[in-house]
Amino acid sequence: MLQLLRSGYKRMRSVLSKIGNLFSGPIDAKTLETLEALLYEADLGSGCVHMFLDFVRKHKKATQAEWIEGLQAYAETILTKPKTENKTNTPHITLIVGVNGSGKTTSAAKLANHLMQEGHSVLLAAADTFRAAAVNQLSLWADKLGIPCVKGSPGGDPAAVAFDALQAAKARGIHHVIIDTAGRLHNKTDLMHELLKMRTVSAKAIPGAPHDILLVLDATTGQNALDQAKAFHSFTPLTGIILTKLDGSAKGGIALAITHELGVPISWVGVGEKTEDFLPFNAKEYAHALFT
Ligand SMILES: Nc1nc2c(ncn2[C@@H]2O[C@H](COP(=O)(O)OP(=O)(O)OP(=O)(O)O)[C@@H](O)[C@H]2O)c(=O)[nH]1
Ligand SMILES: [Mg+2]
Repeated sequence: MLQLLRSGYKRMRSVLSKIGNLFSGPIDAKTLETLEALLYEADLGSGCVHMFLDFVRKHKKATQAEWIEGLQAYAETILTKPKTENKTNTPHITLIVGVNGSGKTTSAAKLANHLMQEGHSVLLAAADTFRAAAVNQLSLWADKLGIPCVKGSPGGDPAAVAFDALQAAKARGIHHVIIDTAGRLHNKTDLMHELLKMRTVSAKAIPGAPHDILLVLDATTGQNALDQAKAFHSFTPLTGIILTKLDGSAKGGIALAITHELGVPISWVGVGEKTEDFLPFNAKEYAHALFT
């Protein structure tokens, strides 16, 4: 995984590799200033940047290598959040939410693929009824993976699609249902209410559903991703985050900002467009990739 992550972190590494050099000499005000700028540049956000600066001020490590190790360990503790995902229900229902273009549909397919590799049966639900193309996109993924896809008619009620998908999964004894939804801006209240309806209707089909609500965030959008996470989480509590496009120009520090500010765990990371470019989040490996 580390290799895959590292290959996806080219830009991020170039930002944070400069941090190592900072600790080759004494840590003075100038060093702290440069460190602060680099941490901001890496998308850590003000809360986390200040924590890291305090950490550096408080610790007097001897060597450069010890500093790097210390920062990696510190990042790991921030990134380690108890998993709220609950995998014991059958069928297990996962609702995929997020703003437009963040990578929801691709991530739904990647997650389906991952679960299939683990030996589970999976059904996809195309609850993005805004565009016919969106239904086709998910349906193509389902064909490629050889799994069923429950579709609604374009313009139809996404909650009805979710309901049908859950009934189908129950009837067919399928382990996992992944519901792909339309992109919605976090500040558009009516669209956010539509999510609540999907939740309520799902619970009517299967008590306790959806068991997971995963927010898909494009890591290249930096601090805006944090605002999205806050808004979605306040509307409907999230069980996890899928952080996508870490293979692009993302600098990765946004994962620290999100886990620190919201306490919601990062569950998965997307590092490319193919189904296998999807990894379970590992705090230790991520922290190492960040500060290498
Ligand atoms: N490089 C890279 N591209 C990704 C990743 N995840 C998704 N993409 C690409 O991002 C684009 C948008 O992905 P979609 O899955 O269609 O995004 P979406 O959130 O479903 O979009 P809407 O349904 O329009 O809101 C596609 O070109 C994907 O291939 C990733 O981890 N890395
Ligand atoms: Mg989509």
